[in-house]
Amino acid sequence: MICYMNTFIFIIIIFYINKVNGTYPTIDQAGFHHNALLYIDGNHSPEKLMLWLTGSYETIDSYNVIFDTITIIVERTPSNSLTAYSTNQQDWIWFLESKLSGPYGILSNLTQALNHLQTRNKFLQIIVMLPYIDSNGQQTFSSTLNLSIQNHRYQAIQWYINTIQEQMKQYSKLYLWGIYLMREDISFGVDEQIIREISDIVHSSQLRLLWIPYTNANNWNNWKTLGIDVAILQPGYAFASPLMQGTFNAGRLRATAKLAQHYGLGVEIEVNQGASTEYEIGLLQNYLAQGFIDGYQYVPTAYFLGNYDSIARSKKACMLLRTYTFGLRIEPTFMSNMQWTWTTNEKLQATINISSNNIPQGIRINWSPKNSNWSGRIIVEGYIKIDNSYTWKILSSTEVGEKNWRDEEWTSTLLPFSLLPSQIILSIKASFISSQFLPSLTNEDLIIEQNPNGIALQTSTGAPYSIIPSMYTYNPQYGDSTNQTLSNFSRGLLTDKQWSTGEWQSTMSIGWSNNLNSNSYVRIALDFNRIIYADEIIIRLHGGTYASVNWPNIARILISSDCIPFSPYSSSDCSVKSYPCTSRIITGGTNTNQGGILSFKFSNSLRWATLEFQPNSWLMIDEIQAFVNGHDISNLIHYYLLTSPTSTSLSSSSSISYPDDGVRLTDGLIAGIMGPITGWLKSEPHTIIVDLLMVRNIRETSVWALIKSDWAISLPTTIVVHTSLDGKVWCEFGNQGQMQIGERILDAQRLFIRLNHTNHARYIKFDFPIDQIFPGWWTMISEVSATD
Ligand SMILES: *[C@@H]1O[C@H](CO)[C@@H](O)[C@H](O)[C@H]1NC(C)=O
Ligand SMILES: *[C@@H]1O[C@H](CO)[C@@H](O)[C@H](O)[C@H]1NC(C)=O
Ligand SMILES: *[C@@H]1O[C@H](CO)[C@@H](O)[C@H](O)[C@H]1NC(C)=O
Ligand SMILES: *[C@@H]1O[C@H](CO)[C@@H](O)[C@H](O)[C@H]1NC(C)=O
Ligand SMILES: *[C@@H]1O[C@H](CO)[C@@H](O)[C@H](O)[C@H]1NC(C)=O
Ligand SMILES: *[C@@H]1O[C@H](CO)[C@@H](O)[C@H](O)[C@H]1NC(C)=O
Ligand SMILES: *[C@@H]1O[C@H](CO)[C@@H](O)[C@H](O)[C@H]1NC(C)=O
Ligand SMILES: [Ca+2]
Ligand SMILES: [Ca+2]
Repeated sequence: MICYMNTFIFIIIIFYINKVNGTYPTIDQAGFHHNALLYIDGNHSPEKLMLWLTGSYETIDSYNVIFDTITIIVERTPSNSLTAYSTNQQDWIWFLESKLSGPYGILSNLTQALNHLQTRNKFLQIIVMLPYIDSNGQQTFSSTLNLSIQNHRYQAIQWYINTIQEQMKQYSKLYLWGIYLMREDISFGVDEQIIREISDIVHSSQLRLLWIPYTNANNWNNWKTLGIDVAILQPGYAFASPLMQGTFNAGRLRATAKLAQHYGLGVEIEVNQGASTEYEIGLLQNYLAQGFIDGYQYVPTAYFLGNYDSIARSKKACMLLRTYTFGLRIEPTFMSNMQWTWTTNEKLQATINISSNNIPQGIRINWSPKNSNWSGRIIVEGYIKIDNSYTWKILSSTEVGEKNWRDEEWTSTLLPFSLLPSQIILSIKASFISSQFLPSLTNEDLIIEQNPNGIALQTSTGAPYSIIPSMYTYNPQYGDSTNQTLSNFSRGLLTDKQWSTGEWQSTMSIGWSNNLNSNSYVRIALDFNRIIYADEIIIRLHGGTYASVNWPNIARILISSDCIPFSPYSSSDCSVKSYPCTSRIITGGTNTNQGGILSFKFSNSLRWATLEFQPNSWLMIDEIQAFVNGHDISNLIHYYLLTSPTSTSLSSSSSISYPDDGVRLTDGLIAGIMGPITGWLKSEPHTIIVDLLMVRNIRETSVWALIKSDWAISLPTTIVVHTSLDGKVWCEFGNQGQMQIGERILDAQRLFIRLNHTNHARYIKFDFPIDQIFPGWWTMISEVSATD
């Protein structure tokens, strides 16, 4: 068996060298291949460790240890300090003496487990975490040590490492590989110097230093110069997909692989919450599948598996990890390298027939550097059966422009959609439209996604709404000079003809921040009061990262003469055109504190326009201007801040446990797990009123609610939906009296009412009456929508 394994790995390494001409670290250089992070905050008895080390689920499935290296980590100490922040000598002693060594320490438990198991090598390699060294927060590390003094740091670190080396000597089946840096980012300045000091001490002890930075962590691609021996990059996708209120799509896995390869890192395999649901298993499957596609399966890898008794919380996830570490290929949930039919005339078009056993949920375009200058519009259409006949229907569209290029040119664009079970799809067509040149794409670049993506773009996406009783108090940090622009089209700071072409000035800007609680879009609607002709709209804003003010990730404009466009998913009664940002011009300031312009060039008649941004830290806008033939027509602009500027306190009214944030319920994102979400006790009635700002055609309304019985969260028993033309006279929407149950993703459940005819409405009212049966339970809502 052992002999067979060696040959097997040997063949694969040869294969890898032929396949990828990159610069991942090699297994020889790193001295490990499969390195699992073992969080010992909980208790790991030898029996549990036997399951864990072999990738067994609830009983022993195999006696083969699937990892060659284990990294031992504790996140929190008994004094409630976090090892990635600030700890003291007592915390270190506790870790070394009661968690690591001694008869009930992890080293002893691992040894006992190994006595019953088979390992690939003579030893199981061990890496031990080093808590973050905080020169500010550890001035009273002990009665004698002040870690802002270099010599004291040296003593503390040397003592810590010596202690571990001494302890390890007792365990003949374990071999100390080295030290893992607990902190996942390295700030510029003194922290860099401290990492160099740690590296010197580690190296002089004949050990190595491991680091696992997160996406875009400070210094993530500069690890070599800081004296780190091996670095592994976290994709972060398993925790930041849109269903988890993040912004990464599955293309993040490919981008991480390309970046890791370029900067000489390995790639981390990440498992969300033990991968117990279908969705989370799908995420894991794609991490592993991408490992074969991009070659990181055969290079040094770290495994973040959470803190459970087994490496995962489902038999299937355990099996996937066993298969992967054994060296076999895992199939992705997405479809790649399909035979698309390509045509080119004014636009580039790719068409493909879909087999009936596939359920597409989106098209992903994988960009590569050769397309880095492309900008234009992408439209995805489906050939779909509607009312017994097939028609082409737009499923999704987006713009690729100046600032879409994250991930250093290995970015990807996801065009999500969701088909109803009754909608049979025969073919998909993707069109690339540009006024300049067409992108150069092949079958490899178009991926058909089959994982749900947590995005539900509808006619109402982006519309303002209110909740009665109010669950949101607006207290802007950088708001408008007048509050009119939050309730109607008006003029304010963004049309006062004042801006800073250089450094950011707080009094001149309106600001939105993209923090962990809101990853969605910022939308500003413009009204010119009549149909006009325009050829350029420009935004004056700031970037450069000073005070976290930065350029947005994505910017586009939607224009229309028929309606106020909230999103390009507007219904058939309204025609919306959209354009990407065509250029970004820096007008002044310093390197890190810049003023500049985002320009949208098009030539069209319009009355309304909606600017849409995805912020990256703070988005700070000074002014909006419009031009025709170079003639300034900005005085015609009235604007409406569809997304309120960021409030000073996000959790607004302290009496509300799960307050709303003013945008969440129509931002198009569905929360699949508990997190920042709008919720109330079922003993309280609530009403949500969405304002489409003008009369539109509506055929379907829906509500996304969470189900999580062990947290006393259930679907609302009754939701009564009404519509109105004027906000005064209300008509019941549908006469079923109860919403139907639609699709479910993770803990998110869609409820909906669909009519046979369209209904004219400007306002949509969702009433959630008191639920007498479950008064102590919660209703948690992440999205309401209306669509034609
Ligand atoms: C080691 O196993 C014992 C039970 O045999 C357990 O009580 C102890 O907490 C384990 N140690 C660690 C660090 O998990
Ligand atoms: C720790 O050392 C720094 C640098 O010498 C000094 O400024 C600081 O006052 C010391 N802190 C304590 C608590 O002694
Ligand atoms: C799809 O199938 C239809 C008939 O079923 C065929 O005429 C057409 O050529 C196919 N299209 C592609 C792109 O393969
Ligand atoms: C993109 O444009 C820049 C600036 O015009 C040019 O230097 C670069 O070569 C272009 N890249 C590609 C791939 O065409
Ligand atoms: C605007 O200000 C007025 C007067 O202070 C207040 O009554 C109104 O509620 C405010 N409107 C909004 C949308 O905050
Ligand atoms: C909004 O402004 C328009 C004019 O711009 C006005 O006709 C309308 O009455 C205003 N609506 C409200 C609710 O103030
Ligand atoms: C829709 O129309 C069909 C027949 O045209 C009818 O059977 C069905 O009950 C209608 N549904 C609703 C919700 O009115
Ligand atoms: Ca201004
Ligand atoms: Ca939402």
